[in-house]
Amino acid sequence: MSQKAFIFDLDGVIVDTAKYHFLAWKELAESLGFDFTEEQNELLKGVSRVRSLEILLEIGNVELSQEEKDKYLHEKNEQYLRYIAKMDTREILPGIPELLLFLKSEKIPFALGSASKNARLILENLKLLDDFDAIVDGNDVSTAKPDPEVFLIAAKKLGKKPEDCIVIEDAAAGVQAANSALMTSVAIGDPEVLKGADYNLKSTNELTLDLARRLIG
Ligand code: B16
Ligand code: MG
Repeated sequence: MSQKAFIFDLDGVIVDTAKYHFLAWKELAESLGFDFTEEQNELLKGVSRVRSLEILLEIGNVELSQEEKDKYLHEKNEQYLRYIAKMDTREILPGIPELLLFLKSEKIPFALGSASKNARLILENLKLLDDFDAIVDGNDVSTAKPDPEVFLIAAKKLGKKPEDCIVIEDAAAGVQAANSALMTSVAIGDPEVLKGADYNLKSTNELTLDLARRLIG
């Protein structure tokens, strides 16, 4: 049996929640009097909620008290939760259901390694919560990506060595985290943004079973 295991990022890999994060941050930026573009949103991908607000405020050149920051973090999350409440299995990204089924049939364990504190709720909406052998999310870590902590905890929970783990990520911070953990990194998205990954794919459509077989070895 293969020694390998997979660790999936959530937002942008299992499901395109990145668009909902973007909409909620954009609404907040506009309420604070500045614009926020999709290009700038790349900086927020894979980054914790608190750090995301800091980056957003740097972009808008806005300074806030801690009390105001807490209020906006809460409001942003409430808005994001309204978006994801409407989400269902149709929003699982292409190629993912087939890949998860394949891994199950091959008895290759897989975990979630996400920065999101809403990860369990999202997996529940997608009816995927029980499929994962381990779930590590924003509630379980003390240091956010690009720190490798989230993936190292996932490997430990799966009982696998880091070098036997294959991480699927859509964010520069996540690819960096996987590389620092000495895992194999598979990046989904713009190769210019996701430099340094072991494999670069344009979309989850390219996560074929052929590729999975090659990664498992
Ligand atoms: P939440 P991932 C990350 O999830 C997102 O990419 C990032 O944009 C977001 O700020 C972060 O989760 C925190 O999410 O506000 O739901 O706790 O890509 O690591 O699955
Ligand atoms: Mg992501």
